[in-house]
Amino acid sequence: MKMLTFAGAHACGKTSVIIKTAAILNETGLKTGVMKLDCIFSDDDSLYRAAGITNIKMISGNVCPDHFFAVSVPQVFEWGLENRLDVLITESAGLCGRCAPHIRDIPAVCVIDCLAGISAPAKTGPMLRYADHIIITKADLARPAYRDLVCLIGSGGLPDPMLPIYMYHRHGREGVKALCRNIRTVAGPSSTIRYIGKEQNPYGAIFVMPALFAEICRGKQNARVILPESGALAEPVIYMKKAGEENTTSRIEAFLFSGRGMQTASSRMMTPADDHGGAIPIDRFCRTHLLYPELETVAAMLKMYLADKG
Ligand SMILES: Nc1nc2c(ncn2[C@@H]2O[C@H](COP(=O)(O)OP(=O)(O)O)[C@@H](O)[C@H]2O)c(=O)[nH]1
Ligand SMILES: [Mg+2]
Repeated sequence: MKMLTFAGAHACGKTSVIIKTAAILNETGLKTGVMKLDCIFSDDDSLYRAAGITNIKMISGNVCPDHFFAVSVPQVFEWGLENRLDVLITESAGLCGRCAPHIRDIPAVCVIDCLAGISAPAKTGPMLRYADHIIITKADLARPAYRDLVCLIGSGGLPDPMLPIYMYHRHGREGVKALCRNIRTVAGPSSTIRYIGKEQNPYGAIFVMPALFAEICRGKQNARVILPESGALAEPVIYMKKAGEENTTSRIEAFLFSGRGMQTASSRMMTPADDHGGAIPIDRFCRTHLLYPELETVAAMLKMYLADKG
């Protein structure tokens, strides 16, 4: 008998995911049963029963549910064997929060409601930290514009992480690696604009830059501009003018403050900010939806893969 532990906050969707998982496992001939543990009350047993899933419910009452679970595991395991289960799934809200209802060497799943707020991962603690698999639920309820949400403020010393994040979402680590192979070095947006489509281009085949700068390159021969299509993007566009070379930014400015530029900026949640202060206020939503962990992950990948310029 194999065992899997499922954990996640109240009403995040654990039972819903387990019912679907068990149905698939049962279809493939693996008899799957569920042990549901709660603290005060649960009617999940009736949901499992209605779905035809063998289950047992435990209520920890006054005892911390994670400790209750830790001491009950042998009994739960015994129940699974008695019921001749091939797969035993345990469901717990992990109410304690300090510990996790996961067991070393047993695959652990954490379910997260994508509407739970930006600080939910941090609050979820060890349930999430020790998980082998993370399932995100309720994406269907998120505003379509923010699905696969990518809201970022760029970080210094790295290319705009917008496209890498998009690659990561779609193709995982390999996607970011492949992208980095095509970016041999990293230069500021203003230098990359200068070299795009030129034979003496000292940089790579692909440039990653803020979307608004990329727009400037649309007019260039031999340059194909691809903007991530899904997800909301936030990237402040900052440009500086060198004394005596003010005219070099005129094309950028003309675009930034043209109707099309403003529209691109607001639809993608960006703010062009010149040295006189911002021109379009950034959408408040983006300020509260910075995906720091993802930015850190991708930024670490960029640093690693771009350092290895091969
Ligand atoms: N729209 C939507 N509702 C969901 C999703 N997952 C769960 N729910 C609903 O959220 C509520 C709580 O789900 P449940 O599986 O009981 O959560 P649990 O307490 O973590 O076991 C139920 O009404 C579900 O139908 C989802 O992906 N989309
Ligand atoms: Mg449940």
